[in-house]
Amino acid sequence: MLIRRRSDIPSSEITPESAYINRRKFLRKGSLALAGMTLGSAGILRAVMQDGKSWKPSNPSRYNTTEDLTSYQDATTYNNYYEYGMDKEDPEAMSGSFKPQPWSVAVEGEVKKPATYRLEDLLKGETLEDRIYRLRCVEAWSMVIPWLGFPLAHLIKRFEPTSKARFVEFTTILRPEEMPGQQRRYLPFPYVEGLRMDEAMHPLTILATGLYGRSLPNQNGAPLRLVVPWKYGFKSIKSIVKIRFVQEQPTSTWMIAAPGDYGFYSNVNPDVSHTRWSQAKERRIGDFLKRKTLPFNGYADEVASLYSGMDLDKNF
Ligand SMILES: Nc1nc2c(c(=O)[nH]1)N[C@H]1C(S)=C(S)[C@@H](COP(=O)(O)O)O[C@H]1N2
Ligand SMILES: [Mo]
Repeated sequence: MLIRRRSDIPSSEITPESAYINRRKFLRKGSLALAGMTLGSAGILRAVMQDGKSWKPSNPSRYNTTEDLTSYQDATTYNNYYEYGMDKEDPEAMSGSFKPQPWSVAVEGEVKKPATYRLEDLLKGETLEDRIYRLRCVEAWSMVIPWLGFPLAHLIKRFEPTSKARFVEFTTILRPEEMPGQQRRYLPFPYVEGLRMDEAMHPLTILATGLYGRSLPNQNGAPLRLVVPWKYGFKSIKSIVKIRFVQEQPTSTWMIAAPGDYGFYSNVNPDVSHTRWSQAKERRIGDFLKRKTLPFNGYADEVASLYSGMDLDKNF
């Protein structure tokens, strides 16, 4: 079944997504200077932060895993956010001048209540009590993060999509003055992602506004990002400014950047290899040995039925 996609090359810990792009060590000095500037506030924040391993939910949702949490430190310093750069430490180092407030989200397309909504209004009535504890990324690593968030379905119901709405498209903010990675064309920005309507309505699809009981740090997608735990990490788009309801399947940024590797669905699937490495195993941050990756990242009981009858090798 894997004729087109080779699995003979071992997975690696390098930044595979960036291998597609003519990689330059950019702004090395500038990035260090900026890191120095922001270290003060980040350090203070970290000092008051509860230890990730001991953080406990006050109101657990049925999706919570009992697995050990990734430390707050790791979850907020080992990130992917190309708007700030391509290295894992760039998002924390380079996002200090980003202003996540005030914030509004434009709702467009096949919907009865299109408008530009202020973030405060979108959050009204949300108790931020649904916490989902697992996020997995495509780059051979995984984390377990206690998100603060709520089901995207809550908002979709309020917006009242028309019967023509079959997909939802999300767009990240374009603000090159505050996002140094956008000044370099690492990806065709703004970053775009999409979900089929039934995926978007699933209770495991959440909009996150925080982690570990705190507001989202800029590097994790402040002030509002998607978390779709049964899909590879890149589907979980950060710093969302637009939600558009459409009839046709949206084209996501990674489908443009590397169409052979990053499909629209991107469900976690240990049997489907990336063109250059296997996706059968992952390293949980903090662990030494790798573990087997589970179909749908362990959420098959919840979501596999969304794809019954679909060839998931073709629809990767
Ligand atoms: N706008 C935007 N969203 C993004 C990305 C990005 O580069 N830009 N990277 C994605 C990828 S590849 C991953 S693995 C996750 C990482 O989320 P985390 O840094 O909070 O763990 O964010 C996703 N969302
Ligand atoms: Mo990723």
